[in-house]
Amino acid sequence: MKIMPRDPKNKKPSKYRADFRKNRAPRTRRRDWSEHLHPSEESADRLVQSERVSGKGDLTRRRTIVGDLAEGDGGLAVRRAVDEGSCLAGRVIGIYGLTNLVETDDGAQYRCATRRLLKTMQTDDRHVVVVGDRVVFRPSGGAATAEAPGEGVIERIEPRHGTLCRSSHARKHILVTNVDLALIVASAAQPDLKPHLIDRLLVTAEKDAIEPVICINKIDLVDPAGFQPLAGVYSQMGYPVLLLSAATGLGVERLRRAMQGRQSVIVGQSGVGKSSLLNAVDPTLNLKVREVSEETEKGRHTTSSARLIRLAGGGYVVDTPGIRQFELWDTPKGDVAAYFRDIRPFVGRCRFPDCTHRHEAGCAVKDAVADDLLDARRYDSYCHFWDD
Ligand SMILES: Nc1nc2c(ncn2[C@@H]2O[C@H](COP(=O)(O)OP(=O)(O)O)[C@@H](O)[C@H]2O)c(=O)[nH]1
Ligand SMILES: [Mg+2]
Ligand SMILES: [Zn+2]
Repeated sequence: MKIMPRDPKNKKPSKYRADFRKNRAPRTRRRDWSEHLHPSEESADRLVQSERVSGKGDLTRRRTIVGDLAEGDGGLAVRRAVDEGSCLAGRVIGIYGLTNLVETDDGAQYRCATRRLLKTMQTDDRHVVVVGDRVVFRPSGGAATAEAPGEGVIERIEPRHGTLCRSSHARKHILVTNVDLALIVASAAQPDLKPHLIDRLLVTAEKDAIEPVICINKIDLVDPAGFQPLAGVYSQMGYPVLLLSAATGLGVERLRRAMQGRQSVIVGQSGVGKSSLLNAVDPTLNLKVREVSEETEKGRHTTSSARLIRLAGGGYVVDTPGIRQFELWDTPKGDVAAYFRDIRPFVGRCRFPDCTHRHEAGCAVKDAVADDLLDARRYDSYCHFWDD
């Protein structure tokens, strides 16, 4: 959708012109809209519906949307004005066919349809609403009870941040959005800690602008002092490191606090104790520990969609099998150095602007390793990205 503010100098413009796909006959659409219409919104909708055929003929139509501009992952977007008095705010915790399960902050659930106007505003109709979306919806019918969810219609989708995608068949598939925190879990032993894997996961988190927390679990199996140097390297870059034991409860309270009020994903190799840690954070979750081989589940990954699980202590954790492929999502190799927080400051100082920092002369990154300004193991991790 192309957005053109009417008056760019006006700091608080309220009306925007937007190009829409023409995807159905106007008369049909008008009838569809009125089905979901609330009487108090009729005037606003008349504005929205004022449309005309543009110079491109039938392909494009212009409508005026009343709203403000808000910044999200995809840049500026129109945040449609809705009558907030008759609406509620919530987040999409699951999508089942055409129904979005929306939960308010106090835990009430509503089965919501998506307003057709929102589908028209979107350029790719596969992702009108995605799991994790913050939405404003209009409840219809009775209120939600503990036994039965209420019903409603989603009126607005808030701008997104922290969106995890997976490309399949050259199309971007959004797994989940509005992820605040990536819990990168490794185990101190059984299986042994793999710093390269932590570095890969950090690159993905940096790329998606999601705050990472490094969680080293099973610390009960080792002498914690042995992990201080590694923890120090990450802390110095500004990454929080938690030494944890799901078995003894060590550090679990700190993890619980880090997750409070956030939407988290938990990633890491199979068997490091991700499910065990979540169970320790919220014992009511009752997640299966030592799951059957995740390899055999791979076939199902493509069909199951994400879900948000509410934590008793506050916050949500994303449950999606696809999230295990977090580390495999492609990043152009030339971009990788910029996602290494410790390497990034040096890259601009190399002799060649397209330096890959591996074998080039006059490479500031290699010099930094030689001068002990950069951790040699981290540099090694960086070079690994070029091998596969
Ligand atoms: N010693 C010890 N074992 C743990 C700890 N956390 C998990 N485990 C064990 O590690 C195995 C894998 O745990 P699980 O939570 O299923 O790992 P996941 O595959 O990452 O979800 C299980 O046998 C757990 O009992 C821990 O803190 N200490
Ligand atoms: Mg598990
Ligand atoms: Zn270089």
